[in-house]
Amino acid sequence: VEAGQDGLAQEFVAFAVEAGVLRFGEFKTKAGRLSPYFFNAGLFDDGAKLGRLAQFYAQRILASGVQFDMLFGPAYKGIPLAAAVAIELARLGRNVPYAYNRKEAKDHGEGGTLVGAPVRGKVLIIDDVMSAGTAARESIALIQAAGATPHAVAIALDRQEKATEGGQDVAWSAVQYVRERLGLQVCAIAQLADLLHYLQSHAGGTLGQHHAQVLAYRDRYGVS
Ligand code: OMP
Repeated sequence: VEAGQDGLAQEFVAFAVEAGVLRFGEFKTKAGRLSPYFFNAGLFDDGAKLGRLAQFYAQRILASGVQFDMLFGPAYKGIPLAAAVAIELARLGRNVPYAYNRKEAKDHGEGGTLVGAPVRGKVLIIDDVMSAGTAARESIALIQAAGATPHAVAIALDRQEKATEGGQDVAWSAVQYVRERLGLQVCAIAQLADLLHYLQSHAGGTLGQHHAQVLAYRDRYGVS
């Protein structure tokens, strides 16, 4: 499902700005790009914000019609996200198992790198942001190694920017790659286009001042 200029996406961008999760200024991304905005999902840092975030994910997931048997949260940021979304889906009548990975394998106790429900069936990965990189590919490999099917990814924000391969920019985005090459369904609560729309609708105000820089960033690194 594409997050167009829809109400849910606009509501979500407003929520992220108010929560201080979506900020404007100068930030360096994982791919080394100087970005005029940054979305830090770790700043949904109290129960009310996390609960509200989970409602946005759950609404987007259910509206997309994506099939899934369970949720997977990649360490670290995906873990509370998957847990919160699992709680919200259960509250809405769709109780599914969830699992996550640890970054370091344990040699005692429960062992292994996967924690939670057995990883099987169609797995929906819950992650925060996709920009240029390969974070999703790591989760996909873990799920495949467990003998399950990575079926879809739900993210809060699709930055809609060029992926990198071997340090070089390519023509497609990470989301496009996951969709078209890896064949997974991707649902994003919001995408860069929604952020631009939001900033434009606040022209004249303090927020509107960031529109030009975000637009310039999209011209440089964005995909169509
Ligand atoms: P990729 O792995 O390149 O797709 O980037 C996704 C990761 O970048 C996220 O999981 C974050 O660690 C980080 N990130 C953000 O959280 N928010 C942003 O706005 C931008 C990034 C980023 O560094 O690109």
